[in-house]
Amino acid sequence: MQGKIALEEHFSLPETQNEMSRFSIPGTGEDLKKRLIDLHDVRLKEMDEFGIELAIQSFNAPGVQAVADTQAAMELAERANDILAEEVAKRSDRFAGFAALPLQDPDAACKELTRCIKDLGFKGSLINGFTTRESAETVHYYDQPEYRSFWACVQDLGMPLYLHPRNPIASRMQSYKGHPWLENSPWAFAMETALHTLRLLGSGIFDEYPLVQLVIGHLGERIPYDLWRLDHRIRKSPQGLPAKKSMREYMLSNVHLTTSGNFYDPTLHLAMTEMGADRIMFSVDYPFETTSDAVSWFDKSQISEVDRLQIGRTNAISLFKLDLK
Ligand code: GRE
Ligand code: ZN
Repeated sequence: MQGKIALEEHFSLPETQNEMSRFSIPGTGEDLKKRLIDLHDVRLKEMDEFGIELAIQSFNAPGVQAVADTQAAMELAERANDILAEEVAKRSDRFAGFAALPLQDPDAACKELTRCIKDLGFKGSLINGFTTRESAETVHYYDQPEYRSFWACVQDLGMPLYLHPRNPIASRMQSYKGHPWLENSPWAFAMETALHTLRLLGSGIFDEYPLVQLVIGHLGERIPYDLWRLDHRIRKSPQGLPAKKSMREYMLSNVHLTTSGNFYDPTLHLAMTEMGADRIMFSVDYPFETTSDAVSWFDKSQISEVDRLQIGRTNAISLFKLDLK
């Protein structure tokens, strides 16, 4: 399929590559680093080769969310966003940007989001999970009361927020001890991101700010598979749940999924059954995944051509208000 739009595509700055090295597959570290820095060479060539017209770029994980010092986080976000805006401007027909935000300070995050959307033309933000604040061993989820004003800001600006994975902090990794293959992308990323998403849905944020649209990757971080059971068990024992609606209702009014890093028909079919084709969008997760794996699967996946066009392109055009047909 030509004209695809991809949404979970990452870049980094040389200064944030050291923390990235632990994610690289042995022997491919240098190649991954090169791919993370590059926009206009290999990345663009692969987009041409595999029919991706537009890729919305975001700053690598854990990025700004892992910077404990608020001032340093603000400076890093601003720098990453300025550089991305400059690079996007060179090929605005092929690239767009998501803002990196210093959620260490909710007001600063709102200010930076406003600047990114109004001055830099970004299409929303991509946040790498919970934020560390003051010390590396802290965890701040955005259902906490101090983030209500930030959600008001997201709603006012009217652009989606992509909630991207990061690993749990070291002190919460005991359950993974001795099983490093479950850390990061094989399992821990999805557990962390699903938990954060469900915290947001359950906290009533979407009752207060019903227009906020959240995007999660990897075909829903396992949530669609367990959606029935979630609501079934919560109904039996709500435990003071503040949210007014069921998890399913929020998933169908406030959440969208992408295909990033999850290239498998049965999972896509389940996601389509639970969410509808109008809430799913194509993505690669470049450069942690190959464009070739993502596209050779998606272009031949067992779905109708109407669904393929929606998932591959038109859903993203409407959600991100892109100037494309
Ligand atoms: C990511 O998307 O950020 C990512 C990593 C490391 C491994 C896989 C992956 O940071 O998708
Ligand atoms: Zn990613």
